[in-house]
Amino acid sequence: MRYISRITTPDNPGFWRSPLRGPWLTSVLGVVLLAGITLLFVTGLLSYAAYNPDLSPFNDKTPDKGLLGFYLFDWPTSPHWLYRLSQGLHVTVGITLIPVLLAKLWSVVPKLFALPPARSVAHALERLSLLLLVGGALFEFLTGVLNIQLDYLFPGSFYRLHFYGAWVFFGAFVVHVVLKLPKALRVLRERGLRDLGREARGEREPDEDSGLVTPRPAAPTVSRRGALGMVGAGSLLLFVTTAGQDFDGVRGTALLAPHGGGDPGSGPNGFQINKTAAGVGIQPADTGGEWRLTVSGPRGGLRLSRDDLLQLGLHSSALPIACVEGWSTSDQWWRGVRLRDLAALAGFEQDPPGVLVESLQRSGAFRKAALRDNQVRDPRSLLALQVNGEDLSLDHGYPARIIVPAAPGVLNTKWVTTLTFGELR
Ligand SMILES: Nc1nc2c(c(=O)[nH]1)N[C@H]1C(S)=C(S)[C@@H](COP(=O)(O)O)O[C@H]1N2
Ligand SMILES: [Mo]
Repeated sequence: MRYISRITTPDNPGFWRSPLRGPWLTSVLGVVLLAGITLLFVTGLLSYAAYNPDLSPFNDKTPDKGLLGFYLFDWPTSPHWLYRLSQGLHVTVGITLIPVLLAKLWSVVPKLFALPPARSVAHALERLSLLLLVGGALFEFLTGVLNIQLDYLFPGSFYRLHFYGAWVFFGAFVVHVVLKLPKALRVLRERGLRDLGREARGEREPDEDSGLVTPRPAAPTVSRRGALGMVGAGSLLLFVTTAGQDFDGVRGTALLAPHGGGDPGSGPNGFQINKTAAGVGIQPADTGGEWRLTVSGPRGGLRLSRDDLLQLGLHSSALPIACVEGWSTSDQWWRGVRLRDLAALAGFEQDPPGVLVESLQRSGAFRKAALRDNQVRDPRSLLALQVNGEDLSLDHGYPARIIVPAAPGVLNTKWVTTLTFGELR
C-alpha cells in the first residue's frame, strides 16, 4: 500500500512513465532553444537600444536599469529596414519557439518535482537557477505574447517587466547552458539520429545520471519521431500564422497577429494603424485650420501652419512602419519637410542636434519622444504631411507625423505639434 502511494506522487521517478523522456530528446530540444533564445535575447536588447533610452527620459521605460544599460549604442538609420528585420525576427521566432519550449519543459518535468528539494548547497543553487530558468522562460514568453495580443494589459509596465525579466531569465539560462551543454553535445554526437527509433525497438535509453529516463516505462503512445514531428508541426503552424504580419500580399495569413493582420482598408492610407486618432482622444478641432506646428531652438521659436509647411521644400522617402509588436509595413512613400531643414529654421544650419517631438495627444505613453542627432541629420527623416501621394489620414497622424529610417514605430510620433531642437528633457 505504502509503495503504491509513493509511486503515485510526482516526486517519485516511477510516476513519470513515458519512454520518450531521456537525455537524447532533452538534448535535441535544448540545442534548438539555445540557438533560438540567444537570438531572442540579442534582438530584444537591440530593440531596447533602438528606443534611444539614454537620450531622454521620455524614451526610457526602464530608468532604473543601471548597469544593464551598459551595452547601449547610438541606433543607426541604415539600413532603413533594420528595425523591421530585428523586431520581426524577435516576435516571429519567439512565437515559433513556444511548442519547443513546452516540449522541453515536458521532457524534464520529473526533475522539477524531484525531492528532497536540495541535497547540498551546490544542489540548492542548481535548483534555484532552474526555478529562475523555468519561471523566467514562462514569464518572458507570456508577457511577450500578452503584450501583442492585449496591449492594454500592462499599461506602461510591459517594458519594465519584459526587460528585467529577460536579464533574470538569461542569467539563469547562461548558468544552465554552461552546466548542460557539454553533455547535450556529447549525447547528440555519440547517438546521432539512432536514438529516434529507440523506444519503438523497445530499448531502454542509458540514463547517464540525468534522472530523465523512467524506471517504469509504459508502452509509448507516440514515437519520438512522431513527438518531434508534432512539435515541429506546431511551430510551423505558429510561424505561418504569424510571419505574414511583415509582408504585403500574405497579411491575411497572420491570424495570430491582431495588429498586423487585420484589414487596414485600401488606397494610399491603406496600411496598418497602431492607435487610431479616436482611440487616443484626438479631437477633430485640434487638427483643423487652427493647428500650428511650434518649432523651437536657441533662437526662440516659430509657429507654422500646414500651408506654411507645404511652402517649404518637400522631399520624399520610402520607409516602413515597424512596430515593437513585430508587425511592419512595406516601404510607403512619405512626403514632407526634412527634419534637418526644420532644424535650420530653429537656428541649427550646421550639425543639427537631437529633437524632442511632442504630439497633440494629451495622455498615453508615446505622446513625446526624442530623436538623436543622427536621426535628425539623415535626409530621409521627415515631418511627413502626405503618404503615397495623398494627405495623411487622421489615423496615420494628420496634420503631420515623424518618419525616421530604421527606427521603431514608437519614435514615429503622430499628430505632431511641437519640435524642440537641442533640448530633450
Ligand atoms: N502620438 C502618437 N504617435 C504614435 C503612437 C501613439 O500611440 N501616439 N504610436 C506609435 C507606434 S507604437 C507605432 S507602431 C506607429 C504606428 O503608426 P501608424 O499607426 O501610422 O501605422 O505610430 C507611432 N506614433
Ligand atoms: Mo508600435
